[in-house]
Amino acid sequence: MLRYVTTNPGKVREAERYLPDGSVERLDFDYTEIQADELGPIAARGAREAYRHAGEPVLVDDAGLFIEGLDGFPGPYSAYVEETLGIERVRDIAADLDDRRAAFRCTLGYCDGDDFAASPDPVDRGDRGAAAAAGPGDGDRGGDDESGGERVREGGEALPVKLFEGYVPGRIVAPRGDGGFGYDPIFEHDGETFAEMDTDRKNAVSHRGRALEKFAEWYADR
Ligand code: ITT
Ligand code: NA
Repeated sequence: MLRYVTTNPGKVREAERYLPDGSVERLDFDYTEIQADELGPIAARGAREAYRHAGEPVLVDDAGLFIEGLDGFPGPYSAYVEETLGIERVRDIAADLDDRRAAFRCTLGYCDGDDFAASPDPVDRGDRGAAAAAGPGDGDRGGDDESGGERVREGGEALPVKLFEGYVPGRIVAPRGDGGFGYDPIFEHDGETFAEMDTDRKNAVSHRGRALEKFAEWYADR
């Protein structure tokens, strides 16, 4: 059984569409989120901690909203900023900016104790597609950027994590819609906010959908 590790039920609703029925169950575990300016290291550390805690395969999901005119803020601090300022005030701050473009990013971290580097088709090559380098607003199309599983030694123990990344460009607008969760009402993509889309429509374009698509493909033939 694969455990989707999150305190956020909204994430699991979206993830379920990508994984075979009955193959995944939510694990409500609040892993330590280290301070970092990228999501990758946060997801990797989280996946290791969650795997040690659960003792079975885990997938952690670290996401954030990166506002161009604020140099990527709140980014990895998105959960803290949502709790403290709230999305209306984030929107107010963005309303004063010349550049209201933004992107959602999602990094999934998978850990099952296996060494992916030993597989016949080495997946820990560590390359990142052009989409990974492109910032928010680079093109209208959402991207998917899969980075290789990284192998970091902690205390002499290697616990490999495979990372899958996705992003979607958009812009910050006044809140509209009541679907989704988090920043969805103030994030517009292609004329609609994420809160105005149903789950399937959001999944088809979203950061999480792009990352899950990559994960599901890899997971099915690993
Ligand atoms: P877990 O860490 O337990 O999975 P979380 O909600 O704290 O749950 P993050 O640490 O990834 O999730 O924080 C990301 C923040 O961005 C948080 O405020 C979320 O509500 C928000 N967020 C993440 N994905 C989102 C999405 O698809 N749409 C809108 N907001 C999103
Ligand atoms: Na969190």
